Amino acid sequence: MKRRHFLKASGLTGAALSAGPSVFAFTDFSKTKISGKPNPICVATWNFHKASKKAGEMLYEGASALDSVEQGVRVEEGNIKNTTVGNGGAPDRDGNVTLDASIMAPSGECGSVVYLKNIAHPVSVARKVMEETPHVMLAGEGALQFAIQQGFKKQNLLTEESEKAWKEWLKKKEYKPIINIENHDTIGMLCIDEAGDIAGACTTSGLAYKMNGRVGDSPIIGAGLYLDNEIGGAVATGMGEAVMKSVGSFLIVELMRQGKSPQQACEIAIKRIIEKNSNYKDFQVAFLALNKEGEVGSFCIHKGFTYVKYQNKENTNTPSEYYI
Ligand code: SD4
Repeated sequence: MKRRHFLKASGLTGAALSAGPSVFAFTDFSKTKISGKPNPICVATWNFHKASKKAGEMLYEGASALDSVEQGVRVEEGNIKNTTVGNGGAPDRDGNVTLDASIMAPSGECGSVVYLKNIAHPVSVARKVMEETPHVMLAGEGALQFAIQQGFKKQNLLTEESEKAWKEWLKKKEYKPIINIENHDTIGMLCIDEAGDIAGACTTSGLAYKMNGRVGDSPIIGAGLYLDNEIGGAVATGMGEAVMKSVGSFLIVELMRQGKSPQQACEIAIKRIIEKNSNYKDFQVAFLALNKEGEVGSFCIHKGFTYVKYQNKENTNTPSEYYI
């Protein structure tokens, strides 16, 4: 609509126009305010039930959503059997374990680290970036230097097993993303606490045998993680490049703002990726969303993705709906 027509249609006169900036107030597209709040709830990608239990129990003891997501995902960061997150994560093709993580608070504040080496809990470094610096993201050497200044201890994250698997990979050096790697992957988590506030975190060692320097979606606010305390949140796992190109988590939150359910929003985001990537059959992407009413949705390209939910002191693992 041309500006003149808009003014006419909205009944604004010259007198009103000169009355001051209030006549230019934005149209209110916000979702109807959510009534009531759900019981505390934690959802996380894959069947990371120990992580969701940790966060869920904290929520029911009265912890904040922010503390709960941080402590929840730390469970997997510290699990050396998990070769996709934190300590024990698969290295890049040159043998470096480089970690990416992000965290977002109900206030909209957020922090992230990318290409962080030798620190087992990148999510906690991301939280320090959020709370102790004027920045959102720190990378590589600078992120490591900051972590050490904050008291984090350097350690070798390449376990014997991961090194063995990497050396095996070196024989062929075939780079092929593995769909549903060992049935688990990046951990993305969203929690709503007793006050009804939502927080989220996402942490990963990224794609196994990636190029040195490659960073995925998990530490990119809007891609691997996004939330708005008025609406809800979303997290992603799978092929980070496809998630980044669609700014998937942001898209989902904005769709929920427009009134879509978490399930509908996740389906639209996956549809977008399928439409824009003709090779979509070759990789997995999964989204998980939670709105402020406690409704959960998830959708993925390939069968196999599951998510875990902790609510009312019970952990449940649910297979996601899928496209293929
Ligand atoms: C990444 N999304 O770095 C992350 C890791 C992952 O399958 O989920 N890989 O792209």
